[in-house]
Amino acid sequence: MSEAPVVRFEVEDGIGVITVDNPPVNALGPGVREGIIESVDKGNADPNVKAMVLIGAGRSFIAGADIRQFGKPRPTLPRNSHDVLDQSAKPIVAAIHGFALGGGLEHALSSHYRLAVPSAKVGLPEVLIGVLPGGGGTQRLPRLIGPKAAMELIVSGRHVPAPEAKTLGIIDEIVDEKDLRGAAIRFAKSIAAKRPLPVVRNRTERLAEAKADPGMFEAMRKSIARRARNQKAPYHCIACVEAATTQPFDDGIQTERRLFAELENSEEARALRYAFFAEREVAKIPNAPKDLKPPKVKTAAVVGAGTMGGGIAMSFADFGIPVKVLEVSREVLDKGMQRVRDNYAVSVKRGSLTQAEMDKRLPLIQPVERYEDIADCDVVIEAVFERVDVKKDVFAKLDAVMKPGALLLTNSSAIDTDIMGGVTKRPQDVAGAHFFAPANVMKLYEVVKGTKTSIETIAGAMQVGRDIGKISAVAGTCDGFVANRSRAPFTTEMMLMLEEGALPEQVDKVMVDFGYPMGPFAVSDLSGLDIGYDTRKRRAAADPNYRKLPVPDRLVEMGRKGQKTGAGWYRYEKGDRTPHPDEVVKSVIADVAKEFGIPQRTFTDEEILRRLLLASVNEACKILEEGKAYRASDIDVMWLHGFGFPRYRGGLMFWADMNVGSKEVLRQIEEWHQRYGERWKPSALLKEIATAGGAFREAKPKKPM
Ligand code: T1G
Repeated sequence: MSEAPVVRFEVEDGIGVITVDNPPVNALGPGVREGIIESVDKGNADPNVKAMVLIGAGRSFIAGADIRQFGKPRPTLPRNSHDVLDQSAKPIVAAIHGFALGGGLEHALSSHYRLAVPSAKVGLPEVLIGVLPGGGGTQRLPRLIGPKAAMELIVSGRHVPAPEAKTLGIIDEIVDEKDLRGAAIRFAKSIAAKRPLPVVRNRTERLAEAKADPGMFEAMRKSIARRARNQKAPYHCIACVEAATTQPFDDGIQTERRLFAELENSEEARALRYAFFAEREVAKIPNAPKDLKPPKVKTAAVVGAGTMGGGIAMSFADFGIPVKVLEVSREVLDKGMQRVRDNYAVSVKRGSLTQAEMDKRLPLIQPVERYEDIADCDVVIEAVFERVDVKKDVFAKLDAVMKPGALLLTNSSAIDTDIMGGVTKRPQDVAGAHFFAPANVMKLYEVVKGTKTSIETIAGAMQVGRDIGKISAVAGTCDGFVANRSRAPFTTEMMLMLEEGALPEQVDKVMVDFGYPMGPFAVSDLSGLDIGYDTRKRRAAADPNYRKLPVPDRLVEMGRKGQKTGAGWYRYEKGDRTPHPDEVVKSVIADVAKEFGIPQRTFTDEEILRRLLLASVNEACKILEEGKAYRASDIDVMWLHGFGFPRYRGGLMFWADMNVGSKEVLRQIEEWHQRYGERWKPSALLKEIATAGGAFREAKPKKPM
């Protein structure tokens, strides 16, 4: 049975309708460009056809080139679909709903007119996957909206809502949401006889902007210097737009093609493509029944109005979901609500939120004092003190009042989910919903599966995360779950390298050069050294063999808790967050090394990078060995959205594969196992992958979760 064509051509009322039907997002996969070319030929050859409409079937217009085809050999078509569209004898109207992105928008720009429904989004986000618009977008968009606006869109890769796209001049008309096809056919008929056709490639009037402001390209390069260090794609995007203002169209297209080819198989592009698909995979529960469709959450509750509780409540309100905040003491409740108001006020002051938005969100957060008041909520997230007895008490009360089928979730970052499930008669409805601080900002949301947690509850908890704009990733219950557990060896090594002679500023420089927004010691100063201090004290009390970390402990005992005390790993000038290396820290390190007889030595930047990241690669393999994660790429998604791992490096496991290679990773870890002992014992799975010359990013769990 032959496959349905991915492009259909029908004539309706003298208008040729070209429908791209290639689910799920009408990507320009095999046959799509060919189908568009054939259809335009048919339309131009058919005397009954006065004009044509290009439209997408299903939920979207064309969402771009098929990213899965990148890096693979692709047939070069004898004719280019963009040229066929803009050189068509009869007008072509692009009718946009859902997304017109990348090659999708480029086909619309090659058409003569563009209509969109209000909810549509358009953009050229190629830079987000490490390439650039390679279908003429860098040459046509500047001609349509001017080089400055075009450059901003192409370098940011942002999705532009249709009303703004109309204002910019990308969209000619906004049409009725419910009747795009009808409106497009009527529009096509209304312009069918109009000549000359408005061919974007022939428009040059907006390019004059560059003459008036020749410094715009250099200014853009400067403005992205910090965030785009180590990257090529954003700079190639700028170069292409600049070429549009200095070269004839066809020469500009050649420049675009040449720079695109340079990027397609770059490590940056492969890493960003990997991250794109890893973020889609992380949402899938292996072997989940096809009909497992979790209900959308309409009402939520949070128990605990502390910093995390308040941030979680804001996350729901930010997405328009009413949320009740339960606190037993009025005083703590009022304090918590005031903190929420203050946080919103800071965002308004910074301009990242409007007063109107704040006024819309605040009423959605309702403070309550009785458990009965939250009984009807679809989901409740407990965010009280990290103490087992307190958590057990809360879950016993929730079990007593919450309606059947409600999701009972805990925001604990360390306590075994089974402990909370164990005090209820419905452990299958209990799971972890681990937010990262600040809860209303950080995208990562770890759903922790207890041994009795049902797949419906996991799916429901993941849906909650998506409903509040988070990246939901599943972890099996274990010490530190997956994200923090995989990160813990990184922290241990950063502390132990200090004892051997490395300095915070050297370690931080290595990680910032690597691409992190801030170094780990500067981050520690921001979040406060006392958090780690309390955790270490608890661990040392529980385990006499626990390896104490005298350097950070002494700093805290000296009152150096970080930025909040003006000193931590660095010292800070009053009212200034710039970290300054501090001799005091150097002397504490030297004292500890002397006291514990630890020989001092120098470190290469490469050794520092490997010590930090390979320690976590080893732990990530142990996590997969125990079946505490569904796939290795989930761990990479957690590092991208939980720990600021540079996206153009793909993630922890991807980086290890691409930059070290599994065999060398094993060799290095075995060398450190010899030198440093048990903590560097290679995981069995890591050994297995390395011996087979395999890839960590493709590693699968050794046990079901
Ligand atoms: N290619 C291949 N698969 C794609 C795809 C694409 N462009 N876009 C989405 N998918 C798959 C995705 O993997 C998932 O699959 C399913 O569709 C639903 O996606 C020449 C060089 C459109 C905003 O960068 O941003 O054009 O997991 O879960 O949240 O200049 O998908 O179900 O098997 O993300 O509603 C430029 C990428 C390409 C857009 C929808 N285009 N896509 O978001 O659904 S480069 C892009 C998105 C290019 C030209 C160049 C989003 C979306 P599965 P989803 P969503």
